[in-house]
Amino acid sequence: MQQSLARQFFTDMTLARRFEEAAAEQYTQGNIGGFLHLYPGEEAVAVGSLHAADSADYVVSTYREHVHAMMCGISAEAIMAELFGKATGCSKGYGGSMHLFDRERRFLGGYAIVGETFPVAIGAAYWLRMQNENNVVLCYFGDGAANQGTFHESLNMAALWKLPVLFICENNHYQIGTEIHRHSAVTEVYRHASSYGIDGRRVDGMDVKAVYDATLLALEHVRAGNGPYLLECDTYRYRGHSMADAGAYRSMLEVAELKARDPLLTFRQQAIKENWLSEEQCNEIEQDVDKQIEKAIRFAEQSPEPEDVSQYVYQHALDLYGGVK
Ligand SMILES: Cc1ncc(C[n+]2csc(CCOP(=O)(O)OP(=O)(O)O)c2C)c(N)n1
Ligand SMILES: [Mg+2]
Repeated sequence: MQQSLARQFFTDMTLARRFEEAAAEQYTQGNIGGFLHLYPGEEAVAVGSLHAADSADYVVSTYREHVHAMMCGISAEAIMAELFGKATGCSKGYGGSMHLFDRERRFLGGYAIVGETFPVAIGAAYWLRMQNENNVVLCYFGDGAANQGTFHESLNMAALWKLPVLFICENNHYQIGTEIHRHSAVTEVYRHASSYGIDGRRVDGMDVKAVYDATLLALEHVRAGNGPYLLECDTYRYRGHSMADAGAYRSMLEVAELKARDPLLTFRQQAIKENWLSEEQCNEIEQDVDKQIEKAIRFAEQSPEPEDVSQYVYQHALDLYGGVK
């Protein structure tokens, strides 16, 4: 592997891990309200796939989307400030953790409703088609979302109209506390692709290089005008579903087994062994990332609250309906 690519993978996975751990700490201190769904364990998926994408591609994600947003170029400051509900956040403090958005960076959200991402992604892809653009929409979703009607309807329409969408399943084996074999008749999500006549495959989602390579191939397939593709990344989340979940439904042994395959730590070891990065370089990167995160927290703390909470949301409802009774 090229040293520059190894460096990017390690830097971004470290940033992803440490940003999320810092967010958890800020949540317990009462600085972040609402729900908070974190990504540790799944970093190789967003980092590997979005390094393979073009900056002109579009991204739609779920409520577990901080890292996808970061990989689209939204700064750690703007994301942390959004989690704090501050006016300097990427959604001006109105969205919070589940509703990050940045049109300029082609990050089309953060959606709280399971299965909501699919229609948004195919709508954006249809628009791209109308513009004759050769870009792709990367649509991220969880294993639980594959049981929603919108998944099947959207796969059908995307296939029928040969829309440029890369559906990426982050199969972490759980829909909140329900393990995949108890919530889905089909436990290998990529197999759904064949029902709609599209190509799909499963990849080790704990291996950043494997995700990167699989995404490059999938994007090539979609950009060549073959229509959508379904890439399933086999992964695991180390924390609970959200900060409100203690994760009592899975054994400590299971979590420990999956932690032995930690995508960040195994990549660090591999990078040193293969001479892509030295131990010192890894330490330096980690120190730089810590500084970046401290800066993001200071920025969020010192940023102002939105001036008028009725702006965009409430006022719009008033305009539409002439007042709230
Ligand atoms: C339509 C809908 N039903 C139920 C919920 C409650 N809910 C929030 S997250 C979730 C689990 C989704 O699991 P999965 O798609 O595997 O994503 P993960 O959280 O594992 O990343 C559920 C049922 C919701 N947000 N939307
Ligand atoms: Mg899941």
